[in-house]
Amino acid sequence: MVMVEEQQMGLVRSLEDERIAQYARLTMPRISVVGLGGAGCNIISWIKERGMVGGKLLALNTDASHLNITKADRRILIGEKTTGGLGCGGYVKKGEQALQENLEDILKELESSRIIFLTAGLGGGTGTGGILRLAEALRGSDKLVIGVVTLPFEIERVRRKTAREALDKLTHLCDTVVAIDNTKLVRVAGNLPFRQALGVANELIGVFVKDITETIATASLINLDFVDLRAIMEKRGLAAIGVGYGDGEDRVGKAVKNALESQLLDVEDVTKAYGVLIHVSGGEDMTLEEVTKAGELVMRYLSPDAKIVWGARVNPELEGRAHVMVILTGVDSSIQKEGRRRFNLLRVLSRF
Ligand SMILES: Nc1nc2c(ncn2[C@@H]2O[C@H](COP(=O)(O)OP(=O)(O)OP(=O)(O)O)[C@@H](O)[C@H]2O)c(=O)[nH]1
Ligand SMILES: [Mg+2]
Repeated sequence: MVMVEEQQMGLVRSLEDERIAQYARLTMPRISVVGLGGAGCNIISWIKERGMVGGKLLALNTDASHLNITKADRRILIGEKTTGGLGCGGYVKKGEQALQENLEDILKELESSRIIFLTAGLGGGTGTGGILRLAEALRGSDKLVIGVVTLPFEIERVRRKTAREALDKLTHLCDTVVAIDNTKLVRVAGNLPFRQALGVANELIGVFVKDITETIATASLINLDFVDLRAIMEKRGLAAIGVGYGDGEDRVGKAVKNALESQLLDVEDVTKAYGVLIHVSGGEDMTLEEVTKAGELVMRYLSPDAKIVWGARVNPELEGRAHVMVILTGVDSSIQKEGRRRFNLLRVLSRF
């Protein structure tokens, strides 16, 4: 008699467990990462090679030979009619058209996603045109759309202008655009040759997207959820990111300091930031106390009203070290004024 009761109880419990698991699966925000153009696809390959739990990787390019060597969960050759598989040669309009050709298929692929990262190197044709058109098509949906883009080095003159104009539009189309100015990469990478510096940018974006996705999708030291992310990223315009490592004694303190000092976009006034996302990862020996300290340190730099959101993950590869990412949302940057300043100077000069 007792045995039957126990069996029944066991059955009820396992049914309940199954129901919880099912519910967790249903409410788990689906995450997609879309890479557009050469740089975007290189970032997707970087993530795919390392593996990412909890998100889908989609690579889009007009350049067939580059797409052929890209690693992703799904690859789509866009704009066959517009470019014949040969790339856009820096023409943004062509990039927009190319994306439009395959828009239906892409939107279908993203249908069930609640968080979408769009990543590209601004300044070329495919990535720039494509990200603008796709962000526009996703606008107004209930999805959280986060752009993660790089801005060309200052030596890439024309490309920088194209990129600046695109960034301006993109901040109105995405919820948040995390922008990384390649010119600032020397802060984290030192003086590297051009190609290698781009590789550093790929890694930086790759780590950012992978860490956020995995902290949301899997059990973590401090979980980050969709609601947290939305609270600081929904309709927030421009965001800056800083990353830092630390080791030895006070590794978290050192990593926070490095992250704050290596913001990869010129932010006009950090105390005006709307919100901050702090993500800490460290070896298995990392304690909650260290993580809390990271938050306190960051808050000292910001306005007391700034919204703060957390995430922390253990990464066995970081034994004895800590890695901190600080993302400031709702910021203004001097990059937005760069073009206007030049224009004003030209106007002044033309009077003489
Ligand atoms: N982070 C990163 N940036 C890159 C990489 N390659 C190029 N870039 C930057 O991204 C900008 C755009 O280059 P691509 O991504 O190659 O251009 P695209 O979008 O493929 O455009 P088209 O080739 O004109 O169709 C360049 O001006 C560089 O600043 C890369 O591998 N990683
Ligand atoms: Mg290309």
